[in-house]
Amino acid sequence: MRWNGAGALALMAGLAVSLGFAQPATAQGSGSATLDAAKTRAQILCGISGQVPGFSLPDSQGVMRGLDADTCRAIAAAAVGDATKVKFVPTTTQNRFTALQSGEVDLLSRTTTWTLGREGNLGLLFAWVNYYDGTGFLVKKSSGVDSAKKMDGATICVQPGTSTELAIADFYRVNKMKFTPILIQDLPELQGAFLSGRCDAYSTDASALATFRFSQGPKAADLVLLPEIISKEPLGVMVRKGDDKWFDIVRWTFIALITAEEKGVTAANVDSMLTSTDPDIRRLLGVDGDLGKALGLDNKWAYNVIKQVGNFGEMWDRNITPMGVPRSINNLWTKGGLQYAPPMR
Ligand SMILES: N[C@@H](CCC(=O)N[C@@H](CS)C(=O)NCC(=O)O)C(=O)O
Repeated sequence: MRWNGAGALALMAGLAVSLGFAQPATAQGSGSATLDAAKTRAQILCGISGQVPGFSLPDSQGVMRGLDADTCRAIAAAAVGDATKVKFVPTTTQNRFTALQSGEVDLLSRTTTWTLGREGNLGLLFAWVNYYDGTGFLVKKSSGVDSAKKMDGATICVQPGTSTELAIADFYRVNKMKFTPILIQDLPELQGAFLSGRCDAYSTDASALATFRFSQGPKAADLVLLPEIISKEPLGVMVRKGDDKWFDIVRWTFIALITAEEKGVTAANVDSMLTSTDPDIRRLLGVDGDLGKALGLDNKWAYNVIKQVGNFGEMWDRNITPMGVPRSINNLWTKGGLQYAPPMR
């Protein structure tokens, strides 16, 4: 075989795709190397935790369930047309960013707080917030503690590599109190340490504390979520910098989920909505206009997402509502919450 430059390039691109690394987009491609690679393998690689009820946790059949898992499914429906084409890649609080930087995953959907440091230093970008959260504390009811301000000298179980660590340190400094962090990476081990009394409190995002408490069944009554929420933790979906088209796809898929909720388009009624006269709905579903094409996708991208995964409210009701967590600031802006979809036009 004669060696030629084009062949060598194709070979290198193929190798890069098969290894899953990001590479520059080819002229024939969609303009997104990540999308091209996902299409070639007919699957997206989605970094999740896999251990947090309500966010990502396998059910008794081994199917990954949760808001983060459904976020991955929505991106798969948009990118490759099929919500089932997701490889869920478990990541830890410590290795999650390396997994994304190295190309082991196409996106991170993993209770990760959007901060300047992470966006500025790591070569990564937050595409959207799927849960507005804050750091909280869980204690044993038997401790009698009813406020974080009464926890001077406490030992606190926390996962390393989290924004929780910094939030607690700030809170204690501001309140002129002392605490001892007990850093444990493995979540079940950390939760076990808390339940067995090795630490006075377990601290992380309040959502995860609430869903953990709920997962304790009748024993939930022995645990108390303290009233203080000591930091802002907007949990976002992350991609690598440098593939703007992929960033657009991830961001606008989320905006499509919010828009669908705003407009009352659901998995059940999306087919009948195809004949809606509402111009926003017609553009959303690809009946009019070329919004999909602008993203390098089929114009039915958002239809596929809504048909297969539902709108954001449906994702919430399926995963978070059963855990007894109210929608509050995570509601649509029209209902007093923070989720506001920029116009899809
Ligand atoms: N949002 C914080 C905390 C993230 C975090 O600790 N998440 C926990 C609970 S929400 C988690 O995913 N634990 C499961 C695991 O480590 O697999 C951050 O981005 O640092």
